[in-house]
Amino acid sequence: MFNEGTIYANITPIVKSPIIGYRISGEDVLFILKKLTNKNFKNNHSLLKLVDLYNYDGTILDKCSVVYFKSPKSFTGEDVCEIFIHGSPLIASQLEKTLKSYKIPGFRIAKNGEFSYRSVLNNKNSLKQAKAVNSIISNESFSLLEYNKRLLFEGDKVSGLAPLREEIINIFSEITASIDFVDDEDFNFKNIMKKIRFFFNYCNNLLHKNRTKIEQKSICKIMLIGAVNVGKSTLFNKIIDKDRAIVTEIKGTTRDFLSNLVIIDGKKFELFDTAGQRSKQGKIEKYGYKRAQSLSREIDHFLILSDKNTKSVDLKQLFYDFSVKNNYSLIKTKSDLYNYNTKDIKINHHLDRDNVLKKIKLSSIHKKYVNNKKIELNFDINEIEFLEDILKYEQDITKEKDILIIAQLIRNILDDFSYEFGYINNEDIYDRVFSNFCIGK
Ligand SMILES: Nc1nc2c(ncn2[C@@H]2O[C@H](COP(=O)(O)OP(=O)(O)OP(=O)(O)O)[C@@H](O)[C@H]2O)c(=O)[nH]1
Ligand SMILES: [Mg+2]
Repeated sequence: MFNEGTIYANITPIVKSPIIGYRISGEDVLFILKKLTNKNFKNNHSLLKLVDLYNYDGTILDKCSVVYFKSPKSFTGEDVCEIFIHGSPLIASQLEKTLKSYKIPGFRIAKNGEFSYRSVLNNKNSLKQAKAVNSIISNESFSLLEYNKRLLFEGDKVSGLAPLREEIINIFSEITASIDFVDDEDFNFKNIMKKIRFFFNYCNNLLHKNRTKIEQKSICKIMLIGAVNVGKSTLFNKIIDKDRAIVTEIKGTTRDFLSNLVIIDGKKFELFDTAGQRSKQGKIEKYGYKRAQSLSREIDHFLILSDKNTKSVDLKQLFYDFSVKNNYSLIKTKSDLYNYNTKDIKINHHLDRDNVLKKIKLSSIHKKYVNNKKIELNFDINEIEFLEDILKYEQDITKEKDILIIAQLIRNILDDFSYEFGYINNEDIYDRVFSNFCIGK
């Protein structure tokens, strides 16, 4: 069961590295630290200490940093310690062996997300904040990262869903308060329905406004074009840092376009390698070239490759085929073989990746096409999907005439909100009923 026993887990990957970290949480932390370090950490909370760790056989395991967080001032709300050993997987396995040798009842490796789960159970984090921790680690957009950080540091109120949660509790409380008096003249069905319609309109507006915001473009699309054999696939592989495209000396090796996402200096690119241009294209090659042409309308920037064998008429044809405007860089390839007297970027396949990236200036290309202006978000993608789910109730509820059925459907919405913010119980509802609505009966 979650929340029982003292748990431990590595908080960094266990690979050869400068440091490997472990976290332990639960009532046995002080006991474990005493056994492990021969020191009492009771009065040393929240301080990073350099200590000797001892193996189960009394020999020195490591000299390393340990920090103890006294309950409730810890991530989980329980006693917690974090141990940062030297980054050797062997030391890590010795540490685990030593921890197990204490044979503490219930002491075990943590389940996925269990530290965060305990933080929610012990009211250290709201459900939303715990999810935000996960999102901070995993998301790739700076705006979403900022949003999740605010959510974590400032709490649930930052979420655009928070006022909706309040509103739906109000509506449900009002229905609950009046449901026994539906036959009274005081009972105002119209007024309740007005509030419900307002709620759904509000959801619709938020959905519309925020979906566009979130989808605001962050990827810069770059296409490599040029005559056959100039080295497009070679450059494509170099930029994405993988041997993805086949490279051979045979003209027409690439017959259909290939795409690959790559993040360079925190900026996202989608890169397209294409079939080369030549007068005698094979059937498949011609088809692939056409596909690249039609895709080119979505492309932000073209890298146009040529070498000594490229004729100016072929270059002109490329501009025409791919409707290139001012959005291109000219690149001369195979500079190890040929001397070029031009201002174009010169590269060859012997250059290392960093050097090539520097020459092509992908970062400034990204800046030019992608709106880097920080967008302040108060929704993430999951919350947008949540709004869409809530709006599925709109038709059924707004058309319904029976207040009991409406009450049940609104309760379903409340339950959905519980998955976002934590369970909404009867106490929340009754608090609202008695504080907001003086029914006088
Ligand atoms: N010497 C030299 N050879 C290169 C360089 N770049 C690519 N090549 C060679 O040129 C040949 C063609 O390279 P690719 O990258 O396949 O060219 P491509 O433009 O993708 O060719 P297609 O797919 O046929 O259009 C291969 O034999 C590469 O090894 C370079 O900078 N210097
Ligand atoms: Mg190719």
